Amino acid sequence: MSNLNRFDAITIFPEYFAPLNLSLIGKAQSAGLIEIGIHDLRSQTTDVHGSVDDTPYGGGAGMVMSPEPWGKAIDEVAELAPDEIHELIVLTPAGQKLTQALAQELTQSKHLIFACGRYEGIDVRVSDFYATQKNFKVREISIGDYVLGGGEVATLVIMEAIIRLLPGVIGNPASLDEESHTLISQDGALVEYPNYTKPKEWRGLNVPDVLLSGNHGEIAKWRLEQAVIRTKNRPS
Ligand code: JCZ
Repeated sequence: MSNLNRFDAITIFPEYFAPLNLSLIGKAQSAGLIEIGIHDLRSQTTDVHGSVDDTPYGGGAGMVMSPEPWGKAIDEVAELAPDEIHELIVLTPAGQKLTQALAQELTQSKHLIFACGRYEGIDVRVSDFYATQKNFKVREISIGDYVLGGGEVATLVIMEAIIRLLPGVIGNPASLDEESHTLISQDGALVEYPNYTKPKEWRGLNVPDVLLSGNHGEIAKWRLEQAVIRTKNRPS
């Protein structure tokens, strides 16, 4: 339990998270490298209809998620890692933008709790309350400047960006290493160079000769040039 990374998501649509059992993340769970829990917010409701939302104070369009079921769900999920600092991640287009650096930073957290809102979002007192708790850190995160229907897909994106960075999750750590000197247009860094595999010629398109040359110095130089060109030509 001590050196295990735990991820919990709270949602009214647990089925959104089925893909976490596939591929890299599925294997990381089977291998016991991480533990993921998906929790239905409606299990915390008390009325027969399982209400999780209400009209906004001050008026306006849409509905706001009520704080009561969120408080119960978060308290319960925090008990799954009782001795850790809980990093409560609230997904919102108004949050801090996800970058590779932020994903890297979040790998340091032993317990991440993702609050996946719907409708117009969650009553802000949920964030405000947990921000006052000494065993919690609250972060509002956005995955980009566009509006999703809820926090579920954003949570999948963030989980994947973090989990692939954890020790032992990727078989060949060299593929992570390489990203640190190419990848990701940020802080003046470069996007990736173009990749080729067999066959040498496909639909009239040839693999560049330098990649077939066996000259590793020339190959590294060409790839760097290509990364620079791609970075410069990248649409903003
Ligand atoms: C809840 N609508 C949570 C996050 N980057 C980004 N775009 N949209 C979201 C988001 C939208 C939401 C909710 C209701 C996150």
